[in-house]
Amino acid sequence: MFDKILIANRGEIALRVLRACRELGIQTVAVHSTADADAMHVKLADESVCIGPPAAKDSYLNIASIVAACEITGAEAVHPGYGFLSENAKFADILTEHKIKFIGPSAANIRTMGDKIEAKRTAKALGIPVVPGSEGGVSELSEAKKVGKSIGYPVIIKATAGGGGRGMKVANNESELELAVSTAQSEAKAAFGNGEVYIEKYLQKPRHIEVQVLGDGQGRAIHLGERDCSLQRRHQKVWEEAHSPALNSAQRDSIGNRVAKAMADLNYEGVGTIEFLYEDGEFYFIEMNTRLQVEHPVTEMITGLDLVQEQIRIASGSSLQYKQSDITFSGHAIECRINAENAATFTPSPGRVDAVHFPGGLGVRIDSALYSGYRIPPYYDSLIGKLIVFGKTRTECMMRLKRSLSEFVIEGVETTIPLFQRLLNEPDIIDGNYDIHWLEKFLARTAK
Ligand code: MV4
Repeated sequence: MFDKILIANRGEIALRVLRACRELGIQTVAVHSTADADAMHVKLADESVCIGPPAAKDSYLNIASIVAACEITGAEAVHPGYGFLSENAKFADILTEHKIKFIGPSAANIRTMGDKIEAKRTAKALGIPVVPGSEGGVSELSEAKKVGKSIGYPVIIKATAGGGGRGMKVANNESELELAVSTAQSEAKAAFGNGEVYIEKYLQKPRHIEVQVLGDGQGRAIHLGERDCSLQRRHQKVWEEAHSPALNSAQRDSIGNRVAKAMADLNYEGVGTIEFLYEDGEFYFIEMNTRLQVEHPVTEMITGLDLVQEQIRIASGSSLQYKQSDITFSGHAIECRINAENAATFTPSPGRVDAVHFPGGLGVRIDSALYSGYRIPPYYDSLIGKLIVFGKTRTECMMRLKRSLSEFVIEGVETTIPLFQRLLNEPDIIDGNYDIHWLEKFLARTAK
């Protein structure tokens, strides 16, 4: 096992990793920008190193500074958290060159999944169902028309280098294709420096369901069930739950086992998430995330596993300590992402947190780096906490969520807590009856 790990992140996820390290008896090194000198992750770590000015590109994304911080402190491994350098294959390569362990999959696996066409080709070859579409990149309109004829309209044009919804265009018929393809190409070129696009059948009312996997890089892999992340606004998840209200256990086992087998065949190391669109009883692979995800706690709540500790054990060379049959699911968990934003306009609300009171009690977990008197800097993501609630049933979970939200106090900044209170009164939410467009439609319908 490692003696010392450097945590290349900030906020609640830096605390999450720190807690896992401490329980494993591993020393921690925090890194921080000058804007984060007073941040909670710095206070809680055994050591800390300032790695640069506020802008993330000069600090949390500064590979040279982070490698130097490892060398200075003698950290043997780096946990990247999510975001920042967590899916940067070059960072993984550079750490390897410096004999520092990147806690995550191989640089090769990160690269494959970062290229959306390669990812889809790999998934398909491994027996994972994918969305019908072009075989690879499409550069000519004539080619796009052929694909459109064969799969039927509507189609969606996506950037090969994209992900997270940027640079996507829908064409409802052949006459809309030319503009959709050329706009997608130029937006992709501008955003990613790579104008390549591909085409898929556009699914009109799917759910976003993702499968959590854990592999040991030695040919063993298991799945930890699915999360339903359909409630999103502008491609930002707002509410996630495990299990999905839409699946039964036979469907879960079927897709989970297929994915686990594929990850074993890939020799996948660490945690990963396979994202699907789910419509009319069918799963369609869209992307794979090769990192720990924000919403991993809902999976932890229903499996009892500590996913970060599993990441660390596997990175240190241990083989998987569970067979699929050791994994049992119990109850239901929901996560609400609490952002420092106005709950109606989503305008960021950085500033001083005058007072904090977190809910507690049975089945309530808060992952947050807030404290009273803390100044939320304006430079980073607005996520300031996650409320994760467990119940024996989805109904119990929802009641507990409502109770927890009623106790929650954050003074001095605006938060998205009122949005969740509104959602809990909606029949569709109570019934688990929502798709990827539900939240945007709700916000439009209820806007003043
Ligand atoms: C799609 C789709 C419909 N059909 N692909 C958006 C983000 C990226 N991860 C994939 N996305 C979508 N891909 C096909 N073939 C609809 C979306 C999509 C979406 C997906 C998940 C969650 C929220 C979404 C909101 C709008 C569009």
